[in-house]
Amino acid sequence: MNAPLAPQTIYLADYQVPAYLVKTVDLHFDLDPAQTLVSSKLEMMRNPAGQGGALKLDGEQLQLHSVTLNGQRLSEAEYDCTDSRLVIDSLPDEFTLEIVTEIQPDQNTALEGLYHSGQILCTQCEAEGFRRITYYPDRPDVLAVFTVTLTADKAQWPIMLSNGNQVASGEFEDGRHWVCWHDPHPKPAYLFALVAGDLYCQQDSFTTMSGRQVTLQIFVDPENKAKCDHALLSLKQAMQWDEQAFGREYDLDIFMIVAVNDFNMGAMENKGLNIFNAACVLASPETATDDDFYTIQSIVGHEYFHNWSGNRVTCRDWFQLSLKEGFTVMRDQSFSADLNSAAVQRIDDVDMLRRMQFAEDAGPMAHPVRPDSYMEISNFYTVTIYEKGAEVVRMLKTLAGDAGFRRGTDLYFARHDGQAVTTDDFVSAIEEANDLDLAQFQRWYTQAGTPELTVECNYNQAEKTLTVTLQQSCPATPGQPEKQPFLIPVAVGLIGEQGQSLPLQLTDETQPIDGDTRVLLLTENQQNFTFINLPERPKLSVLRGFSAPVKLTQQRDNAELAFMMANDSDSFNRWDAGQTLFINILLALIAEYQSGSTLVVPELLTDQLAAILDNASVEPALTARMLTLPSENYLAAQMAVADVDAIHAVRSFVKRSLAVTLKIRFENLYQQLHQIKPYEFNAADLAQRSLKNTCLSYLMTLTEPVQVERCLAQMAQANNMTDLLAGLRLIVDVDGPQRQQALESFYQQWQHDRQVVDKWLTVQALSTLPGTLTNIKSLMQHPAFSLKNPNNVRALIGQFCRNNPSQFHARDGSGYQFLAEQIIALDKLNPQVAARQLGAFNSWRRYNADRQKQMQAALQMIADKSDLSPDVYEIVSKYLA
Ligand code: 0A1
Ligand code: ZN
Repeated sequence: MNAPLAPQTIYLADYQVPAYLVKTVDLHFDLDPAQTLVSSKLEMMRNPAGQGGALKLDGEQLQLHSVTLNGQRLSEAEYDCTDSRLVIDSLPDEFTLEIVTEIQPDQNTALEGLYHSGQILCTQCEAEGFRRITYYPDRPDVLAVFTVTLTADKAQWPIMLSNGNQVASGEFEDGRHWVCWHDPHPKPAYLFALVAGDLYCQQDSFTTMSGRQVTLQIFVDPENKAKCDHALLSLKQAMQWDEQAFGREYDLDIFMIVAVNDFNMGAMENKGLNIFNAACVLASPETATDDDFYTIQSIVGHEYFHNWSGNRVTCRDWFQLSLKEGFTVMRDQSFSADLNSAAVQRIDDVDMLRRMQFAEDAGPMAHPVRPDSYMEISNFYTVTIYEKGAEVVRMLKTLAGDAGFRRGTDLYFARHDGQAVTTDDFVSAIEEANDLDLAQFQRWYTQAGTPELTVECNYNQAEKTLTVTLQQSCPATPGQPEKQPFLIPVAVGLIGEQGQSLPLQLTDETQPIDGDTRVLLLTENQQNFTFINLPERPKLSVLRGFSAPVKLTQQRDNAELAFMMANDSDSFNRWDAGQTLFINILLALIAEYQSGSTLVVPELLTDQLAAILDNASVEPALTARMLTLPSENYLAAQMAVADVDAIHAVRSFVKRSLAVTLKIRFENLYQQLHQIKPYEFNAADLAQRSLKNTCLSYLMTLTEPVQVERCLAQMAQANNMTDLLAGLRLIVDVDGPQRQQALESFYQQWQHDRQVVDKWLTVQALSTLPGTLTNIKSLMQHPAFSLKNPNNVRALIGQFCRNNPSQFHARDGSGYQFLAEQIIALDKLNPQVAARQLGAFNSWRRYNADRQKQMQAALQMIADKSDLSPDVYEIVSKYLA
């Protein structure tokens, strides 16, 4: 690694208020993909609260044409312009600064700042992209009122959009036209956006709670005009939900969404003009799966909710990123829970947190929800900031209660509207609105690592008491060897021998509390809680609803787990008991496999699954989750040394054995659920398809021709992408002529549709048949693939490296070598996407010595490149440290 080029580390402790403030920005864009001229007029003032000094404006990859101060053009001697800054000294307290720069959108493959995607010109400014458009104090605590004038050739760029309301427009004689947009809400530069293109617009409207009419518009490439309905409906649902759940009303006359094909992330909450990755907004039953529909609803909600949690109240600095992201994820999760199944939503959220965030928290990039330092902020759009951040806000809600939490968020929005604030400000608002002391709770923001919670129960028959001992600890993480105890809300319930809920009365209480669940507050390393008046020995249901993001250790044998799986009144814990049972059995079989013993699936597991299948109709969506085995990656994370091959072999063996024994039940249930009817996105139909396709996935492990026929028939009859893709995924894992045929006909049918082609790439990336990597390499030469398109990269390379462990971790190290080569190539084009792909190496120290050596060599190969981006440099150096 080339040490002198190491990017600087930025520390929270060094935060200083801005020296200058921007009152208004007047931007003029003369749009052209090859060279766009940007004129910026800033009304600025010295910050009375600042420390004085020179004006330092951020700027990257800009060609500076001129700088004019109060109408006087400055000579080059009067400012200092470097690769990343424009510095001007000796300024008056108030002044007008005009800057003209030139940029080249079509050379921009990093997709930060202004870039060209297909036939669209668009921007991405979070976190630090605005500095690639013009020189500016590009930091979230500088809020200004923006007026934006866009000029371009009218035939090529008939639609030109920016934030706020359109206030004027006109045409020139040479075929060019102009449009002026004004956003009355002061905002940081990261929320700036512009879009230009020849776009189809689908329009609707929403009447807010105070009776204002808001125009809603979705802009897409004309070929996608049939794919807007779901996003538009989701937007209206989100607007209404935010009024009801948080009292938040929309604040402009228009809300626009634009879909683009090239986008580094999912979507972006620019004020009044959200820009979306096309994959996260476009849907039709024929081209999008149930999961896509579901995700789109939640992302449309997420971006909309940012209008208050992020835009009206924004972040003081990027260390506070979770202020807006953790809170907004918590809001989008609640939205999805309210609109769909709350139980399934919780299971899916926790499942993802455990698979992804626990791994991050246990690895070399572990960082607190509010980090203390970073090299490249783009690397901190992580599952810790987003998903763990959401869990932290959820715990605040548990501590304050539903009504108290709402009081707290009302106070937060009222107090900080129009400000750039910190996570401390958020916690203070919840604290003050509820008279709580959350000083210890703050450790959730400052300490990294997943706390470990151990539970022990002692029942005293004579006294009729149950003493619950809770213990916590937290492993060391990089830079944090010692941890202080957290305040952990532990939701518990007690269950009697007949499966009934038992009263919850602690020592010194005169009567049990109402309800079957109560929250214990663990604040020390170890605490006892004694429940009284328990004539029979209860079973403890602990961490109900996953009340805190911790790893739970509880000694429970398989019989107890089976009992809880059947009887716990908390649906999350029913599912979780089932997952623990699966894990216990799988890990035991893996040990047997490693020692060469014959494998036998315990009858208890088969009986449990039989019972679940017999009761499938009660809650079909939950049943599908209960039947799903933990992923290979998650199993790997439960082992001291992850044994990829044993995990793959044993997991496949268990699934197949269950399918053999329960074949009749799976077949009957499949037949019962397999109905051809028009596609609808509703909870009942979603559940039905999900359970049906789970049954099919078991049946397909039998490798019987009749099952292959069933799968092919489902594909042939499918009137929706959910059923078609479920079939294709399964067929692609069965060697035979039908495999290639299915892939070819799928491509023939859908080659014109980018979202579907990405699915076609993914099913091939996830195939566990030998030869997958070779096929991936040839797909990279296919016209359907471009390394410049992040969705293609994620669909093919990302899916292979992250979700196909048995192939990625091939013994010869070919998967690692492949990934290293791709990261090196990608880093030249798009550092953010390159850095994200490194995540596949996150847990490299948890594999056996051979694989560690190979992964280390692959990482070293990347590190040895002398011209790495700060993005890749930061992660690769932290992985190797
Ligand atoms: N704020 C967006 C996520 C986002 C972050 C960075 C981006 O570019 C580097 C783009 C989008 C969200 O939470 O949805
Ligand atoms: Zn967000």
